[in-house]
Amino acid sequence: MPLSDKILKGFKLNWMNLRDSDSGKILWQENDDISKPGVEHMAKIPKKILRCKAISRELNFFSAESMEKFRLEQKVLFNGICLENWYFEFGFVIPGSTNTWQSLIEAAPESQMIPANLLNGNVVIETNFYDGDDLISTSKVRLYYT
Ligand code: 17X
Repeated sequence: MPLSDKILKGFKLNWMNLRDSDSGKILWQENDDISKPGVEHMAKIPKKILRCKAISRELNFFSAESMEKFRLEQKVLFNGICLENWYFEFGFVIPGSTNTWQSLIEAAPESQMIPANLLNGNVVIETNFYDGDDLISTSKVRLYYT
């Protein structure tokens, strides 16, 4: 079995939350593993999240296998058009460890936000999980802004 399949087999996203980083208020949280590949997940998000200057994400994950350079590449796809790219690096993962990874997602200063009613149901966040240059898994989440 290729190593990337072994890493995917031993990887579990336990929970994740998204907070408005100014207020610290949780805007979204989920225990369901939305990193699972092969299915399109869906998430209902309060539309006010689009006005947040910065969002703080906590991602709690288990990995049976070690990883040298665990990282995420994320695309915001609006009707298939990539509006934004996000890169996050965790680094070395201890085999058999459970980790909580906090990241800050800051709005691009010049970004004009498309209104929530246009975005609603038309945005997919594509997350590519990598160890270094090895793609481990790709997950897709379709967003509904409530
Ligand atoms: C999607 C919904 C709920 C939870 C997670 C996700 C996708 N996702 C992950 C899935 C698995 C593992 C890690 C994950 N991290 C994420 N995200 C959430 C979206 C991290 C990247 C986030 C992002 O791309 O934000 C861009 C943008 C922000 C708006 C406010 N200003 C800063 C940028 N954004 C959202 C952020 C959170 C929820 C919905 C968002 N919609 C947008 C957006 C949509 C269209 C155009 C531009 C921005």
